[in-house]
Amino acid sequence: MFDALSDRFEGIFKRLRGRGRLGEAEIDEVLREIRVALLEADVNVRVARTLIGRIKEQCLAADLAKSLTPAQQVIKIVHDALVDALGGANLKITYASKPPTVVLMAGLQGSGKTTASAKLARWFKQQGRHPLLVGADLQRPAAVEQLRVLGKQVDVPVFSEPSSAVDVAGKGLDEARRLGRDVLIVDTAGRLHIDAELMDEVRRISESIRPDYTFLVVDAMTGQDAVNVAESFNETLSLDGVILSKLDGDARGGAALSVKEVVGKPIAFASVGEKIADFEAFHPERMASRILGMGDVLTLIEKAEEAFDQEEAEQAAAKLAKGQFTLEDFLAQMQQIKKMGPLQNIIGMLPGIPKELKKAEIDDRELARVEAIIRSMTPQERRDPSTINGSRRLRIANGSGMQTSDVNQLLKQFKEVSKMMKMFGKGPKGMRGKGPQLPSMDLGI
Ligand SMILES: Nc1nc2c(ncn2[C@@H]2O[C@H](COP(=O)(O)OP(=O)(O)OP(=O)(O)O)[C@@H](O)[C@H]2O)c(=O)[nH]1
Ligand SMILES: [Mg+2]
Repeated sequence: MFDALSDRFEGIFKRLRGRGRLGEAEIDEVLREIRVALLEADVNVRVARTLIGRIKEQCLAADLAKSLTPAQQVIKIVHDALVDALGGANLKITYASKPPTVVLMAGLQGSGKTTASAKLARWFKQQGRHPLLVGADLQRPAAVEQLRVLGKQVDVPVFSEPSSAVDVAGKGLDEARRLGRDVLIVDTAGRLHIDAELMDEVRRISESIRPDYTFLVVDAMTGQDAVNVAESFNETLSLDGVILSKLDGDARGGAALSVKEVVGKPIAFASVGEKIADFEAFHPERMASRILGMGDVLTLIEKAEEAFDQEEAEQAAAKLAKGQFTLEDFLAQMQQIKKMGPLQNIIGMLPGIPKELKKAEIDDRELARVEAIIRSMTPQERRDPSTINGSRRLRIANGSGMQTSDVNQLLKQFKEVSKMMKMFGKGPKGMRGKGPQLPSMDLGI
């Protein structure tokens, strides 16, 4: 996510750290570099200018010439400016006093509206709400079916019927009231461009259901073009916020950094992958930290808490402490980690991870390979890998479509980890007294 921009900042700050005091000329040079970084990330020119202006003002006010730690101060100033540009605080949903709370989803074709509708429904469920999804995209024949499939995945009912989009939305609202659903999410048809006819349709839907929240779904990959789109939609619909989709791709950051400043509407949610769980409330503060390579530990912890079964994790921790951790437990833990989403995303959130590692192709298939090997073992072998002799290794390799050397490598790694864990279990008093860390925090990375 925003890798190129992160790299740029990393380079700028690295050079800055190597310097002593900063005079005005040096500050100007740093500001020039930051400006180039922003423009290269496709940040809107106006926004970049405002940002640089703000950063300069703060730098001058901070009297960096006298500072002994100018680099840290500049980083803090840039961080705060990015937080501001990204919208300041995160959007808090206020629920309608008379349910349902109505949410209208709008956006260009293929921006990710239908996917985001389902993800948002799941998010509301996690907040203890009972959403109803409405398929009001009657333009594309398969659109309603797509929503139904996604609805099933998140276990949220979907309402639609083959009439007009405006009617479907209105009836969906009645249906939500009848069924006692407290959140209504209306997915609408996409438009290739700002097209008068479809724009008119979504405006009429909006007038009919009077949404509490109108979200524009914006593909983060479209850069600052997204801002023009957002401006037009905002004129017609009066947006409450933006949902940035496809942040997992190599988006440069222009859309994220420009939209609030230009349109005046915050980014409410971010969609960061194709899986339903790859969706999060947008926190400007965390995003700014991520961009500046300071990691995003809070989001990581939330993801871990969401994915990890607490009881299972505690059991595994107890087994680890006793040195009874088996390949079966290992497999179960791996599956929990997989629930957190692509490894690359997880690593991206960790602070202080060297750039090379972030860049390295983290191959989720590696996990799949390990899983295949363990699954080809008998339960007895998983519990006691020492029984796995040469011919069994060959059988496991054949069964999982791997080489014997892959099986050997996995067994060797597992043996080393077990040995280490046993040492912890029997270790000096201080170590044992504290007990093992919950595996949810111990990702082994
Ligand atoms: N990688 C990635 N893909 C996404 C994300 N969100 C959506 N997609 C993909 O983008 C494509 C379009 O998503 P849809 O949700 O169908 O978009 P839409 O806006 O409803 O499209 P229309 O209804 O045709 O206007 C699908 O293939 C999705 O799987 C995301 O956050 N990351
Ligand atoms: Mg759609």
